[in-house]
Amino acid sequence: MSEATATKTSIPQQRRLVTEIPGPRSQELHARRQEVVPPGVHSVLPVYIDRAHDSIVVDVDGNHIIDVCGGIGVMTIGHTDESVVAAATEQLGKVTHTLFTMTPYAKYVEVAEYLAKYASSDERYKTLLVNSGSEAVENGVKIARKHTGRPGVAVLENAFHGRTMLTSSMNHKAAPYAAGYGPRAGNIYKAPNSYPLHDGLSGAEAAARTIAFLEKFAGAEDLACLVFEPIQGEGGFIVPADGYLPALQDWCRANGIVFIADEVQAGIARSGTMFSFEQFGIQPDIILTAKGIAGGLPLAGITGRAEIMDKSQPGGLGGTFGGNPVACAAAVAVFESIERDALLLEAKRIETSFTEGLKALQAKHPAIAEVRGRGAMLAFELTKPGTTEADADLVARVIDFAAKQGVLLLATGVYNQAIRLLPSLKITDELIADVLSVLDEALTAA
Ligand code: PLZ
Repeated sequence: MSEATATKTSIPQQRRLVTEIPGPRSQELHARRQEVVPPGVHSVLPVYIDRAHDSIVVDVDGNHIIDVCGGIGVMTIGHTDESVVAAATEQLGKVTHTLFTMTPYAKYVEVAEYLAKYASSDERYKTLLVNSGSEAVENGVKIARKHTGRPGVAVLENAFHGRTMLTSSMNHKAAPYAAGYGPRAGNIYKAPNSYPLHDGLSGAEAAARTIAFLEKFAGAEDLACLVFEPIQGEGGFIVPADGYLPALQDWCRANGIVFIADEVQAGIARSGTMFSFEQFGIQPDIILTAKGIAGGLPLAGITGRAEIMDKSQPGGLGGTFGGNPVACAAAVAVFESIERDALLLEAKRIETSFTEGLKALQAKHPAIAEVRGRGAMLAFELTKPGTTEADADLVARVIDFAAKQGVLLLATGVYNQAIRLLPSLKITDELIADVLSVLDEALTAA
């Protein structure tokens, strides 16, 4: 048995606390960190992690914590998945860097082939690989501008697209992402979205509102692209009303606007289909991926229709580390695992168990206004009972209570109005039941 395997199989998939949370060793590390890491790099839960496997992270004090966050939707096939560790380890011993735009290698091509296969069965898509979701969004915009010769970028309310100078200007929230870091990028137009719980609009009505806003305020002929998350992630796991995205797609097509799906959080099997857009009857021109694509290694993709991607001149796209061989080897292992282990079905299993459990909690706790999401991307929104007013304090108290019990959760939404669940697609039914029982206790206590 290799050492890596020994470490992993020694982590049982069970919650077990041996100290308070955070424990003394975490507190000690946190004090050291504060001397050398600026507060702008905030940690939601200052519990320092030593090792992890599938859905359990073990902190430096020996606490076994259920990870229902996965580093914000990255550990889609679980922590230290054997096949990912093996593929990355093998690649580490072969070659770790050449720069694909200097001398290429096969794993990059293999990742692009997987993405092309999943993007469309009948149209040709090509892929550029980069390092992060933000970089994917940046390149998506760049490619759309090159293709159209237009400057404008349309985004939706509640969006999150990243932390670089361009992408932080595309987010809904000024603070903490853009405020004080200006000037912000220009030519970005934020339009109303579809948020069924709050706007009560049908998909057609919400789309008409989005389109009217963009036509008046941005001008369709000035828009290079519309960048949207099919299911909004940081914005609150908002699933748009039926027909909303198809209507936006029709409008984009009619006006020569590149339709760009940001699948950074919802993509790569998380929602129960390889890309979440598949569930809305649309076919984006460009698909952006990151997070779960390489099992925790930094990798992101811009996958677009060949005629759009081919517009850039040789040398126009790239970057030193984009499509690193180790990250690509890990990504190939992720795609193989999704297929071999039928993980799309697992996402459906998780959706069913968590949704049933959360709906039962909703019947008991009136603060739960809505349970929503797809696959292993689920959330429940907490409001002051009988109203649609966000209850961010309650959200914070529930998350804090759960953390102290060894369940790692995260808020979502522009007003931190919801709690999101981003479990591994391999999370066991026993752990799901345990998470639900802690949530029940947390809602009662809070
Ligand atoms: N697009 C839809 O969800 C990243 C943000 C974490 P990067 N979401 C998590 C944080 O606080 O910075 C995200 C996303 C969508 C783009 C991004 C950006 O991806 O890999 O973080 O750059």
